[in-house]
Amino acid sequence: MKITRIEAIPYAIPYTHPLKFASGEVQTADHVLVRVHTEDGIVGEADAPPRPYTYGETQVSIKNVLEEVFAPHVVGLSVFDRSQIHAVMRRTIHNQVAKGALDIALWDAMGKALKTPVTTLLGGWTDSMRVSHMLGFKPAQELLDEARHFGEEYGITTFKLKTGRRPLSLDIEACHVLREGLGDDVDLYLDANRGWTANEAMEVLRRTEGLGLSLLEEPCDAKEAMSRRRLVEKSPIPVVGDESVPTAGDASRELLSGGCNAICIKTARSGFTEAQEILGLCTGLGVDVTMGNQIDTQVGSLATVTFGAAFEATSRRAGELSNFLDMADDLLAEPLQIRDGRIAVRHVPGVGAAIDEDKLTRYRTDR
Ligand code: MUC
Ligand code: MG
Repeated sequence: MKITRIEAIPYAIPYTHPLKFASGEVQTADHVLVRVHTEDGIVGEADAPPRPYTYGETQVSIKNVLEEVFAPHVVGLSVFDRSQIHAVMRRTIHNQVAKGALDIALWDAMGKALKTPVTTLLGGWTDSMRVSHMLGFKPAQELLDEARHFGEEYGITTFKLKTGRRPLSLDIEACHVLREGLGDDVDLYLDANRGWTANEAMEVLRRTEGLGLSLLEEPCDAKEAMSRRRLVEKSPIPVVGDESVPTAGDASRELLSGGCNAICIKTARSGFTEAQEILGLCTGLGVDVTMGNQIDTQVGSLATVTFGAAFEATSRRAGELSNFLDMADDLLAEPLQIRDGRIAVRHVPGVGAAIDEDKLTRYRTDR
């Protein structure tokens, strides 16, 4: 099934509730819808969220690398020539989000061609994922109100608190207020997005001892190798690598050098193919994984559910799947629903992310 064209459509949808975190802030989802067209008329689709503060990519760079760098070598190959297409992508370093979206669009096209859900092709473990909600920077009482609202409205019982602020007391107070207000049954974990030093992270762990926090994600820059290794050795809870581990090679380097002892998998930056490699590495080593969120749209979140529900290890913990609720609108024709704290996979061929063409026309920024 020959690829005839790769299309990268920039679009912008505002956030009703912008998310703030240690490495950046999102006001608008200025993403790229990636389409792989085939000679049979089948179109594979995926969403690419640029994160310049995390990987250096922008809307313009994603469109450019897909259409100008990859497309000339990929057009003419079949959507089933995944290894060859990955060899093309490997010739260009970085550009993780562009590569991830192309990979997911290929899987979507393969699923549609085979008339099979991609989650079934990947592993077919279960038919839904538990949802974890991300709490951005806010005063402690507002964080508690937000968590209670998401608990009551959607049945969510897992929360990731964005941290990495200074003074440290801001985040420490938030942890205490959330635990006290939400009770012991709620799963609470932290993501500092490299905002602290390793020693500051250690101090936060000391001052939140007894609160039952479950994970500490990207506490400091992984390049601070020595102090981070010391933190990982001393931490009573798993230290999760996120932006330091977009590829299987990064994950093995960080795990083997002691930079983390758990891994966050994000389909938006690893696609399904490399995410599978990362997962295999982690299950082989006995390392916990979480399914993260690249501040995804509904289209992107459905890709995460598609992958996460396919394997036992990725569906064990709640996946971060609720950021789309903060957006004013979305491109997905049939909106995602969170019911009893879960999102269901779609039992349709491909990933199941049918696009509302009227909305795409309204939000695309290239016409
Ligand atoms: C996360 O888990 O870090 C924030 C920046 C980014 O690249 O992803 C988000 C969420
Ligand atoms: Mg993170």
